[in-house]
Amino acid sequence: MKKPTSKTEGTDPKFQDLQKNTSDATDQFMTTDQGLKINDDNNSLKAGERGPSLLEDFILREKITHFDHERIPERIVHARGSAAHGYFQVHESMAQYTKAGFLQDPSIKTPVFVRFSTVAGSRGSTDLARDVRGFSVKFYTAEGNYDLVGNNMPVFFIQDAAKFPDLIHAVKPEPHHEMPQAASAHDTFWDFISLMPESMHMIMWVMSDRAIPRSLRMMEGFGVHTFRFINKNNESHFVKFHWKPKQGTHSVVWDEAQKISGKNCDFHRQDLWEAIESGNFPEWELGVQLIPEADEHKFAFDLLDPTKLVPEEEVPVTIIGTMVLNRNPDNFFAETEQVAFHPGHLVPGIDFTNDPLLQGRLFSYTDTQLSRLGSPNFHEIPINRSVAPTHNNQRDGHMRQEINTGRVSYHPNSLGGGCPFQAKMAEGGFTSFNERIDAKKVRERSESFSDHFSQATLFFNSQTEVEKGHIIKALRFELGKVETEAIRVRMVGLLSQIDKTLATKVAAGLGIAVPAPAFPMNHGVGADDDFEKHEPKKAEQVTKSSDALTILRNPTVTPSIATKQIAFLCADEVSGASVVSYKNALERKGAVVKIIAPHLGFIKTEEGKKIKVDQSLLIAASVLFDAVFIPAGKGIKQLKGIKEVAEFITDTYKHCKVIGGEDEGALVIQSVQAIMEAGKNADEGIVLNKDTTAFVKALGKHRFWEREEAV
Ligand code: HDE
Repeated sequence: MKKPTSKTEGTDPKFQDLQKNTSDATDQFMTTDQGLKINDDNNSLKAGERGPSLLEDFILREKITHFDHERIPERIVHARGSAAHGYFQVHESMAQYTKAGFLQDPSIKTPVFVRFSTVAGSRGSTDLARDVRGFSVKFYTAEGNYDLVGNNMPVFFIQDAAKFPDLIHAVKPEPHHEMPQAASAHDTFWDFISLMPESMHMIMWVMSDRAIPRSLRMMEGFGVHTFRFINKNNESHFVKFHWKPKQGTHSVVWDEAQKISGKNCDFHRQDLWEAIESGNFPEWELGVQLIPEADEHKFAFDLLDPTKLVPEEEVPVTIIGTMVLNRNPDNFFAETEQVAFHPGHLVPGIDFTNDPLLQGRLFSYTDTQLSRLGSPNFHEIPINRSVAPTHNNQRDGHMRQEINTGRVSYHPNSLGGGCPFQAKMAEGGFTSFNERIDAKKVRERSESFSDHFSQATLFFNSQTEVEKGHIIKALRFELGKVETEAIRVRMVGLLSQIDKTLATKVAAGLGIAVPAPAFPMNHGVGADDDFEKHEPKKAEQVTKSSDALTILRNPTVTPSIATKQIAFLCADEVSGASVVSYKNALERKGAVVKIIAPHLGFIKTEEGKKIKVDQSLLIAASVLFDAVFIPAGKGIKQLKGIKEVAEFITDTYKHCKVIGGEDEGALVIQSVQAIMEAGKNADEGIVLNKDTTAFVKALGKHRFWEREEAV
């Protein structure tokens, strides 16, 4: 058994549970799957040295057969993901609202496994696609597994599960030629969207910088749907879940995202892995918006509509707990790939609402595991196994692990003494919230779901000018890749319902005029004779805005520079003193410094010492870092005129990041065209010949957006 490496692991019930299945080959003989020691793993059994292989070679057959069956289907959506272990702790008992055991006692650490993902791309696609990010949390509670399967955006594209296969077919690579990979910028996606006005709010989020996060550690998470908290007295409160990153919410810009995809398509995966390995454990606070059952109809929108959020100004977010990710998985396939989330994995005290998107999800997640993991016994896979004991009369099936004893596998029974027993509510038995339903069966959508534009406008209004500019550019890019003119025109018509300036600017980039939006709009939804009912409400004038919806004015942004990656461009004869003073100042604040030089190995300092090079200029690129610094030293002059160095500085400048330099380093920076052009108008993000404090302070501002206009 693996020795716990930290105090938390020693007491973590899921860590202990996983150890039953971990295997370490150190100091062990190689064997077959049957335990037979292998004497030669390099040569197959042949009839003579140059003869044919023999069918009787059971060792070769076992090895190749296993290899032939190593792959399982990737997830239909969210195929590319990265995950980590950690724990969750509630700050104070939530008993007033919910009886969920893991939300009662602040001294209890509930183990979690969290998987982040992109949606559209395949398993091997880039991390930096413009896309929604999945944010799935499995809580291994003493009352069974609870899964909060959310996203990094608080709303969704569609209102009803019936449209999900269509949405995904539209966004995935086009079926005739399987292009493009991990991208929404193509005709089928925008064709569908232009016919689905209900997607407009989500489109604003997906076209914003939220869709290109700087790090998985720097994203908010949302449960999206409205759920219910139920307390001991069976009283219900509606609840919206929020994860607020302690690292702040940060994004890259689109030009960076595209370049990162080429330079390091594992950028997010690596960032998460390295942060945890280096002890910089990412943390999120869990927040809830609580709405008493009686207030269900007090809002301008329907709480059951997943294309709407509850503005934080109307219902504030109360922080109730903290989640820390402190351990990387031991094995990607066994854990990250085989983990199976499901919004229907509930504990007493938490329940669903009738959101029609959520209702459809409750079917889909178990169903998909049956083909992805291959058997109804997927709950027995170690990463999916509950730490609460499981007993029922489900039996057999492919790859069954559990050995059920006795002759009884039915209920009621007398031969087994009536076991396993059903639990009364007071004994922790789950009972669904006893909501009264009195209705006719209909295939219809509620009239209260028909305002598709107000919150899209609220989102757009809330953005800073810089962020609005990014949305406009993103739409120009995405629609620019669309080949069918009519789709672009339809889209611009819909955008004009959100904001006239937005539509005009996007249209200008596409070289088209803003058309009047086509009515009826809901071409794709509803039976023909029912069109009137499904017709979206005409857009109303929305003037409100909400800081919580921006990144740049978001209250979660902190000036911390911890885990920021700083490139030090160096060369032989660098000033060791300059490197050390800046490196120490940055590392004291938790930043990570990487030494970049024209060659790998070591560089010599002016003082006659050696410094290890982390990356050569051939490998490093500005887009992989948060800032660049060029130290002093007489040898630094060599960097002048090196194409990669000029590119490094130019891109850092273009992406509004911090550039620092001392003496000779400052001169190299000033020799770069972009910096020369900025001249006197250079902003405070260019820190030349100032002390380390000024550099650290500039880094705390993250980006100097005022530069973007000039660029
Ligand atoms: Fe999912 N979704 N989804 N989804 N979803 C899956 O389940 C589905 C939706 C989300 O890290 C699949 O195990 C339907 C909303 C995440 O393993 C599948 C509908 C939200 C993940 C599935 C939705 C999500 C999935 C694919 C509309 C945000 C990754 C593999 C009714 C709240 C989980 C799997 C992980 C995965 C179906 C809509 C989040 C096919 C039918 C809304 C984070 O079952």
